[in-house]
Amino acid sequence: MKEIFAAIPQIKYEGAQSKNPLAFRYYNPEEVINGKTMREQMKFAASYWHTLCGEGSDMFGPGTADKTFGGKEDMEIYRNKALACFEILDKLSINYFCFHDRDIAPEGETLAETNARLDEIVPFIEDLMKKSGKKLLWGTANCFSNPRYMHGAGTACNADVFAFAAAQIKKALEITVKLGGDGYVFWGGREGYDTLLNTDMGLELDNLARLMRLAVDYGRSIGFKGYFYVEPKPKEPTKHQYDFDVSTVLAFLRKYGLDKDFKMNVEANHATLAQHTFQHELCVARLNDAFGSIDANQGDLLLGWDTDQFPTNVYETTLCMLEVIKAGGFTNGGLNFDAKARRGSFTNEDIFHSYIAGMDAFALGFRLAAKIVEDGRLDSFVDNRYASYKTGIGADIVSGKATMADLEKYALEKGDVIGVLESGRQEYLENIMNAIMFG
Ligand code: XUL
Ligand code: CO
Repeated sequence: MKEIFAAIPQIKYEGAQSKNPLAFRYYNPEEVINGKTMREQMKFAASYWHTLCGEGSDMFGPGTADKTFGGKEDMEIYRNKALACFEILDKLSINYFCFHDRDIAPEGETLAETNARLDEIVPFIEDLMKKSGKKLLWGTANCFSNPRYMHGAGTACNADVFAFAAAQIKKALEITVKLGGDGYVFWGGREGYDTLLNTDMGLELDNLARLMRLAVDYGRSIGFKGYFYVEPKPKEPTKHQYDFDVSTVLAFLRKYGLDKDFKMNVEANHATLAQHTFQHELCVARLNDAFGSIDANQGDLLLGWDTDQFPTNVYETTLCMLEVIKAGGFTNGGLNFDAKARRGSFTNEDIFHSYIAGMDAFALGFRLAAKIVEDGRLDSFVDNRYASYKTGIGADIVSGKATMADLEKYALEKGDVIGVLESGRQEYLENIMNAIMFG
């Protein structure tokens, strides 16, 4: 097989002292931490759309990176993208990838032609998967780029568009099943609105739920056994995205009886766009038995949009991995780098530098999160902080035994409670974090 990135060697773990930019300093795939190899714990995935398709265009100018990988005509380019993908996965020791239907084959003139192109490329990818042992973390349908989705897909004001989106999702589900995908993602795309002056929000939300129910039932009927995910995002492209954050999505799923069918794919940059920390969104998902998978990236708090940067902030990755550990690790999900190199980082080498940076930031975060758990001071502080719920009146509140009258009697007898309160000690705890992280 021809080598596309001939200048890039197999990326190996060389340890924290290494100055080799094409080596891992913290990600050691075979090292066992907390009873499993890092490879099994981290479950890294590459995003096809950014890595193989994203050329760096923005609203001020065209792309700067060439993602044809030596291909000339349409399908040849897409075969080369697939070859490039598997070479990247291999050289970086990444086991999984994720894609939208439109990332792997270009749209044709009609839906039938588009589907025929997918039928041509899918066996090609399947063959590469068999040869390499690489797996599909999740598939999805791009129901937002084509102009037909200008008013949304499942929430479109026009029923023909709804039908088209359903047809597209049906095919994407079939491909996901054929390639043995562990998950299928609904990211809202253009499912939202800009003004209520032209929007029937009630009908749009009912229709979105209808589309999701149809997709779940069809997926299960063709043997899909993985997780269905919703990926919350508060804004962009629309002003009001319906899947604002984890809490909003939970309320939506519960209203329509879909909560048993979906877990969350939590994205770091989407969390911060919603004015939450990444850790908060992961925690809300975990507490509601909805933690599923992660789109790993980071935003820039000085910019108000989804910059999808490769994650390098180790404090954030540590807090994220702390939540993953608390959730009991990944089952069907994993850490998908929904991230792109900056527009000015346009070379093939930059693809590798950015994945190495992201993987090492998460590997270091995981090592540090494991140390924080082992140290135990943070957990025991929280445990002690709520100790009053373990005995006496607190235990009666938790068990449901205490009535309003009991609580009133107790409070009257006490007279006041201010004297029993202790400090929250935030600064002391932040300093412990630093001491564990930086020694
Ligand atoms: C968009 C986004 C998507 C989803 C998949 O902000 O995150 O790439 O992850 O459609
Ligand atoms: Co994403």
